[in-house]
Amino acid sequence: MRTRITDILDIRYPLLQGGMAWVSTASLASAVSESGGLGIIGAGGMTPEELREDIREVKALTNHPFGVNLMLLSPYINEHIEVVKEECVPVVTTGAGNPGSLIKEFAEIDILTIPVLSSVMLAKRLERAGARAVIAEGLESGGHIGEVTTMCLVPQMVDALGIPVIAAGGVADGRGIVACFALGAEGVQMGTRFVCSHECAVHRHYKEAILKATDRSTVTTGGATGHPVRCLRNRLTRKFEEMEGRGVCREEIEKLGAGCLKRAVCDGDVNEGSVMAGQISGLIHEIQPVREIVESMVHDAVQTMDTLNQQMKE
Ligand code: TUI
Repeated sequence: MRTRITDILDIRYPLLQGGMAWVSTASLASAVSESGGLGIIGAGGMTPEELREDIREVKALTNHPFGVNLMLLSPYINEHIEVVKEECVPVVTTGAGNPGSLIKEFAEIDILTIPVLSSVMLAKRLERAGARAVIAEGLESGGHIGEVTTMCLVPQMVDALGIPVIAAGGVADGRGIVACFALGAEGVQMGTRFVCSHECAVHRHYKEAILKATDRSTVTTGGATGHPVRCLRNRLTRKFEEMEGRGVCREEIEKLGAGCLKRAVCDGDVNEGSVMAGQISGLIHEIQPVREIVESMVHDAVQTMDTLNQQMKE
């Protein structure tokens, strides 16, 4: 499974764990890096001090490369950037915005920036700005999403760019990895699958809600604010839908959203909290140790490839 992504990132498998605000803390990120993928701390939701602590914890738990996801809309974004620089984090992924000049600033101190993007136009601009790889995130993903599916976004990014593309959104097993590779991706990022791991520190109600989900359990809310978010359908999403239906102003809708993710992740309130999760939730039936998730996915991907090869020959 060697690709330009395993070479650039110096990892065994081209598998990244999505940096999820409130969800991917040191225990999950270090477990993924120890298992041969790239574990990523989600800085969104953390204070600068908490981010520094988590980075130090990951460094203590693994010698393998790891990353930090900077949520560009975080009120602490400038402080987070300073922490990442001071701690010499090897890889930074960015979300919910345009990292622009950050790419050069980080490159000067050997920090690799990989933007998470949902449009080809911005990807081309960031390739020109020096990005070494991009993550193409389809609308199947959990959390803040764009408007194009993984199936359509990945090949269009691959054709438009010279740098390697990592696919994200709608992948949770070996078949999904092979599908993304068939589209030209050289790596895959997964979020929801890693939420259902022993090492992920979210409340057990959050994990159980994903295990119970089916193909149609997620909805997007907040479309009226210009920032649609995908999460599991519950009392909160119905409240959002009702408000949006009434044409309630953007500020009121944003007010309802404040603190909701933390309520689900930390307090386990999966009825009134925001259970961000991808459309692939319906495929996840088990909470497993990270190593088992990674090893079985890699094994299944290789087997799927063999089966496909065999079928093509016949
Ligand atoms: O960042 C995400 N997904 C997220 S961040 C997040 S944090 C949070 N959200 C709500 C409440 C509390 C916490 C949850 N989910 N995905 C990465 C991603 N970024 N996908 C698409 C984009 C993106 C969007 C706009 C990238 C660039 C962009 O640029 C706009 C521009 O300036 O052109």
